[in-house]
Amino acid sequence: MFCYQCQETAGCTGCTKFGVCGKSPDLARMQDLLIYVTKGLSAVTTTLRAQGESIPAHVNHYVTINLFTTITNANFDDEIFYQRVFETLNLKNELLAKVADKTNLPEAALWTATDREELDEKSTKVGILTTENEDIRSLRELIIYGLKGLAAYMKHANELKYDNEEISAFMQKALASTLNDQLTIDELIALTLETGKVGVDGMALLDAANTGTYGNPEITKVNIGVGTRPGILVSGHDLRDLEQLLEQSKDSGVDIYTHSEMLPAHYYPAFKKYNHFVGNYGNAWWKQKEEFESFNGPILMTTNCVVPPAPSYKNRLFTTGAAGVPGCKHIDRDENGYKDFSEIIELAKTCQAPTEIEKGEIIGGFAHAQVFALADQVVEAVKSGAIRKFFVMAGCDGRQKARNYYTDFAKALPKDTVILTAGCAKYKYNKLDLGDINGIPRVLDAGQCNDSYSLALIALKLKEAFELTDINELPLAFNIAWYEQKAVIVLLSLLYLGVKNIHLGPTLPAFLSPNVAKVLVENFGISGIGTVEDDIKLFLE
Ligand code: FSO
Ligand code: SF4
Repeated sequence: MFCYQCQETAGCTGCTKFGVCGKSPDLARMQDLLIYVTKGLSAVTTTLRAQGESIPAHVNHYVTINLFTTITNANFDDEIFYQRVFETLNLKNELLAKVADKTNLPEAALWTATDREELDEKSTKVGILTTENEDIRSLRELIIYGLKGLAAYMKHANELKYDNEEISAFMQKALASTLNDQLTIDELIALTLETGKVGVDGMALLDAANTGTYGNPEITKVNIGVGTRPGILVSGHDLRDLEQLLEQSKDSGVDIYTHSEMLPAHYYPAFKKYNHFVGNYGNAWWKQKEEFESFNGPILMTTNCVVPPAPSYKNRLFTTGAAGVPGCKHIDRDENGYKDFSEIIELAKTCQAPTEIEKGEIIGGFAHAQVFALADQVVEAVKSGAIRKFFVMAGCDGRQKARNYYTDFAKALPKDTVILTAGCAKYKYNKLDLGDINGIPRVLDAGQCNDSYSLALIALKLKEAFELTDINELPLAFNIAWYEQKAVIVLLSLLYLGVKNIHLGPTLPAFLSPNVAKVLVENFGISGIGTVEDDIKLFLE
């Protein structure tokens, strides 16, 4: 196996024996194969579009879910990958029959198979290392990882009936382009930046879907303690899953808690009507082994960020959507999108209430509309000098000790600075008592990783308020933590929006070859992190 798509990759170079995340070599090769056949399908759809044919939405959604399923920590179930590869080949073969001229199609578009042995054999020949030139490989993977992140966001938008054929067409064109040996480095760099542009469109679509369906997030205090009734813990990012569970469980005597990236659900007005939606339990994804154990009740994983479960709670872990764990019950949607969560609710009734691991409240809900409502107050605080600088510290949390940098950094920031956050990175500092500036909390949480879009809108709004021509003239620094591929699309989107001098940690991606890293450093000023002391000095210069 060879995988280097996430920040925790072995030795900061690549997982070759077993994934640090728990991905086995067999799973890794089947994920490679799924990506390969999805590229083949995309080459066919791209050719058909050029022929003037329209592609049905279900094909677009198929590409999306395939990409999402291969995101780090999303799905550990080998069987799902066999099934998806066969289904993708069937879809592709149907569409292939409509292609008038097949001579320019790549091998991935023409290859097909009917039994598992053929899949097993092919899966060992289509991995990342088949691209020999390390710079081409680096750019291809950078694009693919960005597309995986974008696919996750599209899937959530699609669940809320928001869709965009242009985004799908671009994703498929870009995927197909990673098979094209004729593309030059410069063309691949241009495609990388275009991926960032479409990333912004995708995040805007999801923002419209979330706020259009559930209202604009508003300032909210979230309880982090526990009640006396049994609970169900909902993790991941899918708000539609949460909504269905809240609705189905409202009179059951069971409480619903959020975990990790689901925390921002509390900020949406639409979920406030549920009295049994009581709080957030635990921290970022990587602490789940202890926290799922002490939660005592069932856990629903709606997306990535699953850690292979311990036997003590495996029988209480359920997956849905792109998530999957062998041996854990997976709940599928019916053709109308309905998911029957009754088994989870019934199981919860037989469980003990969660064991308390902390007490108190955290505050969040600072997405764009809420911050715009406070814009005068914020602008005034900057003009008066009460706020010296904003630090965008969005992104991810993870298990490496080096990430304590972000807690130390937050603690060491001067009291006239404000942190803008989104994603699970927030758990490194959202429970510290960092105080406020004239009533504005010093940590403003916009929401999930996709809500980094809100942070970009806030930056653009500040630029307007201060009548600046360049976002980089704002008193705003970017110190971002990354872990998996959604953070890649967020990064590419920020680059597309013209943000310079982003600091990225705790380590730079292993998939950036020295030459590609050099392009990012020279054109965008991207850098890694240093010591807290040096970095704060640098940022405040
Ligand atoms: Fe991932 Fe990061 Fe949002 Fe976390 S980008 S790791 S659990 O912020 O979640 O999907
Ligand atoms: Fe390794 Fe990350 Fe790939 Fe898992 S997803 S195999 S940890 S690089």
